[in-house]
Amino acid sequence: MTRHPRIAPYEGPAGGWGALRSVGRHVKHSRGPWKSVRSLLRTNQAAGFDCPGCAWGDPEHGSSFEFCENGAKAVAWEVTDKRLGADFFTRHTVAELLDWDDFMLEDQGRLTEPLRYDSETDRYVTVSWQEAIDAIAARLAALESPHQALFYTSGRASNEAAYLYQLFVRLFGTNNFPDCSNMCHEASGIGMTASLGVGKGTVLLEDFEHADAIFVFGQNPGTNHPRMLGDLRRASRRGARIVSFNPLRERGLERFADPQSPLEMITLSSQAISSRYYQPRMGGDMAAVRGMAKALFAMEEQGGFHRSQAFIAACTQGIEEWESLVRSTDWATIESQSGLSRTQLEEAAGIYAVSRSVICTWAMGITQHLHAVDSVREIINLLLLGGHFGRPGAGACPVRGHSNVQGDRTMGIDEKPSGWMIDALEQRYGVSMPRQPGYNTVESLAALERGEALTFIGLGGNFTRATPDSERTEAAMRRLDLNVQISTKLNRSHLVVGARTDAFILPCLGRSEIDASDEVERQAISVEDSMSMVHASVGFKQPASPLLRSEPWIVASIAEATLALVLPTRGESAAIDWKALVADHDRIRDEIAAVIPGFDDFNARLAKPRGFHLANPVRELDFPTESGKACFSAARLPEAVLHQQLAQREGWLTLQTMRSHDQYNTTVYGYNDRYRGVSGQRRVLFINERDLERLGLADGEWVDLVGEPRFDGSERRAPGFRLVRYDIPSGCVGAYYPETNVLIALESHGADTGTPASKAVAIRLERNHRII
Ligand SMILES: Nc1nc2c(c(=O)[nH]1)N[C@H]1C(S)=C(S)[C@@H](COP(=O)(O)OP(=O)(O)OC[C@H]3O[C@@H](n4cnc5c(=O)[nH]c(N)nc54)[C@H](O)[C@@H]3O)O[C@H]1N2
Ligand SMILES: Nc1nc2c(c(=O)[nH]1)N[C@H]1C(S)=C(S)[C@@H](COP(=O)(O)OP(=O)(O)OC[C@H]3O[C@@H](n4cnc5c(=O)[nH]c(N)nc54)[C@H](O)[C@@H]3O)O[C@H]1N2
Ligand SMILES: [Mo]
Repeated sequence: MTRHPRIAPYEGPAGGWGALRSVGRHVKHSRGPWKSVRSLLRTNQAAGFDCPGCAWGDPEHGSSFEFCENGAKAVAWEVTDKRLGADFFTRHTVAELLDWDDFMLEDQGRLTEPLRYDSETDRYVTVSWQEAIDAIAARLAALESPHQALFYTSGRASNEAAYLYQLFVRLFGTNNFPDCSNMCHEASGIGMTASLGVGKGTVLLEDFEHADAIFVFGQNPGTNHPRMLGDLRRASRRGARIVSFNPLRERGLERFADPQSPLEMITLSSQAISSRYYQPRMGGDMAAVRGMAKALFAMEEQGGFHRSQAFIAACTQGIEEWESLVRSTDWATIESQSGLSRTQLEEAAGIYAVSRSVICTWAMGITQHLHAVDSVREIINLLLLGGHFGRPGAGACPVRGHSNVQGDRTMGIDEKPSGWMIDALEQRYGVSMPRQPGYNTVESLAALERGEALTFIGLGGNFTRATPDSERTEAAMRRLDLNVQISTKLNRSHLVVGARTDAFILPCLGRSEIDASDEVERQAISVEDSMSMVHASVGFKQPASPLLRSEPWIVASIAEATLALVLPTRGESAAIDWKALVADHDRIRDEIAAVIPGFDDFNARLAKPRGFHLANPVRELDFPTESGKACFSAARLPEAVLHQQLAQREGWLTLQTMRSHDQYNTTVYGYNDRYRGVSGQRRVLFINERDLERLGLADGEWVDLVGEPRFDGSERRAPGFRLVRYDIPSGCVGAYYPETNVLIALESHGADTGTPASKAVAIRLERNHRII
């Protein structure tokens, strides 16, 4: 990727020719253009494989190939012809690689062989699978307690890999399952379970064809869920109102040209997406929704709105308390916390009031805050008021991140397992399993710091980069005795090793690759999308190296070797034939069918072209809460969200850490953020003109971002960011993650979620004359 730093406003629509050109560049850079193109054509087709990009649903009808720029980049990234084996480490020590950025590390290509860290030479060297697995098993078996071990999961793991992993870990004896969900949609699961009894979205893709209004909170679909733009655009074409709440003006939410539409491409026309675009201050959404509710109650008195009386009486509880709370919250509080005016919120409420069917969608702008659960529940309150459940075109849609993050939870990757799950596992396997909660992500880091966790296995992901407080996190990770990373490409989590760490990189097959066993020529895996559709994915490309193994195989091999050492010491045994399970994934799916509700006849139903929908009782107005009713939440607004607190502190700003258009979480594809007009660089800070003036700074100047000091007084600093004047509320600034994770305190997370407040970070700016 060439780097010509440039900032210039982007005038085109999202999608369109810009998207096609960008894909062309990425395919070329990844080397192996033909293969990339061929694989793109198969992405998310009925007979193809599931795109490793995002968790947006696939259409039931219509074109089987939906073009998606960022899905294409995700595939091109995986099918690259670049390779990295042990010879790479003959040229580079680990210490040297610690100076490389995230892009350079992953750009070395696909990992080709198992590697073990040699602390004498500070290099990774070749190791055989057998030796690696035996060494890992021996370390795990030698722990005093299974609770000293951490088992991380990133949301790309298939249902099959995830099921085996949680089974292994629970047989081993712990619920220490930190996962990427802890940093992502945890609040959606918790909030929706409390309100509705089910922690998943209630809409199907076809509901977007029937909605009269779609409210999009805290989400940037143009970059992170591009296929969603197609659904929003179709909705807006048929006259549905799209209302966006986002502090930044995101191009994708404003205009979109569909690469699928020849007419739009040729005429260079584009479709406006949002009919209304509100720019709240960060963390202000709960107040904004409360303001809408307040306006609705007022409109009701004038006959301009009708609550769904019959639904509320039959299916819900608690409206009185919420209503009186809403009525007693004054407009001044709502306006100052939300950053929106009463008029704007009355206008948004007006759209809600006249819409028969409403969908609310949301993502990280809602969940990565301290009060995220209350915000999610306030959005649900709004939907309950109008009875927007159990009918077409209505419902709640938390838009998930990783392509199978939702499925991994369904399979039991959960540090707080439900009792029924443990009962079902114990009954099936005849071994007692732990019931006490394990560590989530931030608790895992704290346990590492205290020296109470000693081993780490990562099933995918880049734990060290994705987590907050980078310097502290890295110091904590260096204390590990054992660090095992099951990965497809080199990343920083492989490099942060201590002198006594026995570290392994175990290279696995990507989703695009053929997974052949002695029994099955092309094994399928399965995934679940944001709409709870479960479908199969089959790889088609020869593996990047003959030494790669599938994730289920790696998990099963570690499980078999470890449990053979551990279970006998407890006088227990489990009659599980791990080898047979991975030789034919149908057998794993039979296990899933026996243990997890909703998966009866799993193999037969998966064989259908688009799989099947996991029933969500809320769609039938069955609310599996304690009372059997949907619960309005009567939570008070926070006393003051961060931007209000910082208004009192001269020079401090609220930072949100977000994704550029050229990245997939910690994977950096390139240095452009096309829709925000940024080229050739990532160290930029989006800032309002008034803040620049107030702070005596200018667009284009360079600053350091300085966070709250740590408890020991040491400083959190991210050096060298270029200021970019941007349309964002004053007091609020934005920059990309993971470069900014160093600024986020480990302790700054939702009390009930453990999710780092990545969208509410207190920072101040210091002029920096070095240009990095
Ligand atoms: N290409 C690509 N696709 C991806 C990913 C990727 O990195 N790259 N990541 C995947 C994953 S794991 C996830 S979780 C999703 C993430 O998808 P998003 O949630 O869209 O990701 P972010 O970049 O974190 O964007 C947050 C958006 O919320 C806005 N925002 C920030 N704070 C607030 C707030 O307080 N209120 C409101 N209303 N808005 C706010 C920001 O301006 C931004 O538009 O995408 C998934 N898909
Ligand atoms: N500051 C800040 N921090 C955040 C966020 C934020 O918005 N701001 N977002 C949070 C969110 S929403 C999430 S989901 C997390 C993401 O956290 P993670 O899921 O841990 O991170 P990724 O960057 O998705 O992981 C990338 C790595 O996954 C490996 N990989 C890719 N494909 C495969 C595969 O098929 N199999 C295996 N085994 N490995 C594979 C590659 O080696 C690659 O280096 O980050 C969180 N951290
Ligand atoms: Mo995520």
